[in-house]
Amino acid sequence: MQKILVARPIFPDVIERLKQHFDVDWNQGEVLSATELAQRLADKDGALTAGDPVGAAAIAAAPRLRVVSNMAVGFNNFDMAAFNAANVLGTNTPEVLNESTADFGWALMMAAARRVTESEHWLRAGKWQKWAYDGFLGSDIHGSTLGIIGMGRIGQALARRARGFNMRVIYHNRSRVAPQIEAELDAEYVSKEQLLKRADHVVLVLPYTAENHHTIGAAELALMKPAATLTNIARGGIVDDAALAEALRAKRIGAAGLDVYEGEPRVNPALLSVPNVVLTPHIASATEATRRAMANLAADNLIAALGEGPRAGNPPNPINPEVIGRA
Ligand code: 8YV
Repeated sequence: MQKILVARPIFPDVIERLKQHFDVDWNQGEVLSATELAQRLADKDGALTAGDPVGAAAIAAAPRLRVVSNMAVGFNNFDMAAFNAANVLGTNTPEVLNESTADFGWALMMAAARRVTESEHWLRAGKWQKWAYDGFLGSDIHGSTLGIIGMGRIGQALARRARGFNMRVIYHNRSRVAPQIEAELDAEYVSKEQLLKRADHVVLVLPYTAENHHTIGAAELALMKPAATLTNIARGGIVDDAALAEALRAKRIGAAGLDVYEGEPRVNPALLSVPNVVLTPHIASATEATRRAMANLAADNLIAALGEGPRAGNPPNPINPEVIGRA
């Protein structure tokens, strides 16, 4: 039987599925360090990860390794050059999380704009004595301009929801989406600078790459409207968290909603100390149904990539399909 590592605790019934095909080494404990991961991969044919960094050293230590299946759509935790050089296939879990993640983008954006968590903390602290005309004034969602940076599948799901709020949608992306999609979403393509200047609510849904490290920093935040909100459901590292904390503290922008952070699960203490930010622990895809779908899709990819099951040799979501059959 081929051997696999499951690097994280996941749904036990998905582990049972994997055990029908493989000898499974399941890490149910703490997150593995880079050294531990490399050690556990040394005798494995495949692995299932969830955001765990897999780089050249881990791959070099694992001569049998043919596939690493990430339970996530983002795969910035994979060093794809190292994967390609060693003919290791990477797979991810796109599509199944689009709608839940878009729902959550709205939840964060609306909570930030309408000061939901800030006012709740105040209420819980026993500070509510009387109604005040100016208590927790926020900014409107309806009728405002939504700026989406990253118009992929999740960005499009976000944009579709804007119609019900009678919003104008502008977007920026590496490349313009097809004209019929633009027309269907009623979304206008603009430069990043224009988007930051015009949007009342900016939402980030782009993949993290070396090119877009700190794509939102002090200079970009300075372009935004004073009452605008910034929501990040993409990846830490896209935003300069220190610059954002300072812009929030100085009220250069209205509020922010963050689900992802540079260096998470550590959160920049400067962010923890400003009130006008809603902070959640990377849960945009976290519904029971979606996380189950992601785990099962990650298992489907692993099973197929290792030549098992009904799709043997034809995994549904290869990131680097060119290596299939080369190992
Ligand atoms: C994952 C995510 O839960 O899919 C992604 O890219 O960010 C989340 O849905 C997280 O990355 C753990 O793998």
